[in-house]
Amino acid sequence: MTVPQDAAACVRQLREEIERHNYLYYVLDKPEIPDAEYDKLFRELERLEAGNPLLATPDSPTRRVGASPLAEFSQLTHRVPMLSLNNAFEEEEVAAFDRRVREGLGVEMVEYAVDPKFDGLAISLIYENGILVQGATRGDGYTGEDVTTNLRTIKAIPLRLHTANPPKLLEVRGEVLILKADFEKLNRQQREKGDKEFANPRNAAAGSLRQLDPRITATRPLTFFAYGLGSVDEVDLPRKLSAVMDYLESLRVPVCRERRVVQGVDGLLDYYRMIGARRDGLPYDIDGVVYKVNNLSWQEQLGFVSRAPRFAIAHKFPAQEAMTELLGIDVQVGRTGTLTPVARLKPVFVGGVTVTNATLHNQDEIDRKDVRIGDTVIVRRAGDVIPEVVRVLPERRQPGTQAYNLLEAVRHVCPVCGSHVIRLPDEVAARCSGGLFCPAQRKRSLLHFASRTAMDIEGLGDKLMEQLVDRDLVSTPADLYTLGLKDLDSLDRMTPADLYELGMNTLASLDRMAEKSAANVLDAIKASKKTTLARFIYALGIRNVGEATAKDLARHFGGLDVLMAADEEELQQVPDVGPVVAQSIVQFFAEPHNRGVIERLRAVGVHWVEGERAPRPMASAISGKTFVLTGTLPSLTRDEAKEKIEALGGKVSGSVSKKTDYVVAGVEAGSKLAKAQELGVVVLDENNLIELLGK
Ligand code: 9MJ
Repeated sequence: MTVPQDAAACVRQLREEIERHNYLYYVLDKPEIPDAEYDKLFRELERLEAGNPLLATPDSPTRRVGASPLAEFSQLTHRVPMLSLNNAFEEEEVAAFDRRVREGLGVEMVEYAVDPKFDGLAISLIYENGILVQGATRGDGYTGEDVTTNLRTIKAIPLRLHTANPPKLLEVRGEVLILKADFEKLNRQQREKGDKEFANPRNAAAGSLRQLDPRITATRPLTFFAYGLGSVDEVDLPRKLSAVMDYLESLRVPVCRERRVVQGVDGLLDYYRMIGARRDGLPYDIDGVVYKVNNLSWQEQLGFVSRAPRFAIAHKFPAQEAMTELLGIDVQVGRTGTLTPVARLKPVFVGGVTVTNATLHNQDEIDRKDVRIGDTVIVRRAGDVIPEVVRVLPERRQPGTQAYNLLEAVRHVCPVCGSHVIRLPDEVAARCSGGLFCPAQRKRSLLHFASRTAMDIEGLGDKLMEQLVDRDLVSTPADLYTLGLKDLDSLDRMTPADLYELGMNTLASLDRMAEKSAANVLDAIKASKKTTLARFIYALGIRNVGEATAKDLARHFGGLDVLMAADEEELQQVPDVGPVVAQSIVQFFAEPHNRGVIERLRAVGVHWVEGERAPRPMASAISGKTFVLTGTLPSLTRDEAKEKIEALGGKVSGSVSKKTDYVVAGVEAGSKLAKAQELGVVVLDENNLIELLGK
């Protein structure tokens, strides 16, 4: 069989084009073309390959997902062992490391290549003549598992190195991980599907890489960052690690943007502090930083001691996990009635604070981890997330402990209000059926209503709400605006001054409430009456409606009455609203009690500006894309352009950021255009825009 010359050339060109767009999208996070355009290229390549099977080589971007599941992974031996790093926790240990390095080399000052220490899974990628032929887990450092078919599905990993002159052999080493934002999204999807959520990005990445069916791995948002090399053959490598990393970057192997070159121990510690300060804002989880002697000849000279390099060290952030004892299990009731088992712990210092409570999530998690009262447990506290019990140390379990059952522990009734507890067959959570009759649910819904991103009532915190609810002063959010008023019918006869005085007297009767703070709270409540539709929707506390969904709903419907009248089908026209969310919304507004509270909130003066109902966006090439308009367009006004973009499901934003997909620039476009160019955002003129909208 022969292949037409022009088909071969077309295939080559298409692959290069697709690989470049993969790199722009998955590695640089700067796509140049809309998804629809990318899909077109991809389909064209598939069509050509189907017509010319000889051209369908394994390195083609169309061949990332293998056909069938494996029975098991095979073991393989690493050509160069993948050894682990020694750890340092204190600055003195870092100084000692630098001293040993300097003394070992007989030099005054050492240059280091430094990077964040990813909390993912170490893997090795073997490229022969530029083609990815094998990928393996680290395993015990000497033998690992062959996970080639899974690694091939990770779009950030090139199937072919971007060079005309590939080395005979190049082994790239790095970490597979899931970015924090992708992890949140993955768990949201798991929740929507009723599947189990993952505990953290690292577990999710590990579980995804260990799938025997690569089609499952392909659906997981795995990514990759290289941090070094293993075995190499027939390649003239630079003599510095930092330059090797630049070389990998030129081959379009993902390398981390936060890598630096620093001098001496001061440089190391400055880097540690800089990354530590930025840790929570980084897109991925890290557990420290890694220091490596930059000069590769010096690395060889220093060599290894007992399975770890002498030329490198990991400087870890304070432990986020600690061991302690589980003294008991309390049950807390959340805003929507969810019963959450909470571990009462022997106080332990972890992640920089003393922890006495940690969440156990739900019964399924307790069963999975087999957590029992009296156990020795590992507690984890990362960033500002709620501490959790990660696992039990079974070898330390005392005889006579019993499996914990939440429903039995509470005798099937809510520990706060005594209502029945139900566990629906398709839900992991047990729930108090008391609704807003339950003071715990009432307190939490009210706190949610008042929270910063909802109605933003400053000063209305835990302690105050506790008293207001326990003394029956407040039972619905509307009561906050008429504090102290017993008889609602008398509202019409009250002046604002009367209401204020009543509010002051009510607050003054509470514990620890000075006049000044009472006045502040009342002012904050009053100020919150002027709000936005999105905040108001979010504040209502509808199940499954978070801040982003509330904004989408407000934008789509424009007004509360239209939203309240919408059926499930109409609701699902809103981006990201699926059947589960739509059902929650319909159920919420069908409840007479909820309608009554909304009516009263409006009656006491809570208001917002209602917008036009946005026309239902059509699925299009620009659905979900963000545009920024700048300068004067030749024929369309700003508003007309905005209307057209939004009608097709695009969004128009006021400022240019990494998230911007397109900047539409007219005459006298200024700083926004410059910013777009700086960030590599695609810039369109009016004709390009009209063309794109026409698609
Ligand atoms: C991680 N985990 O990010 C190394 N690592 O180097 C970095 N791990 C490493 N380097 C040699 N950045 C062995 C392990």
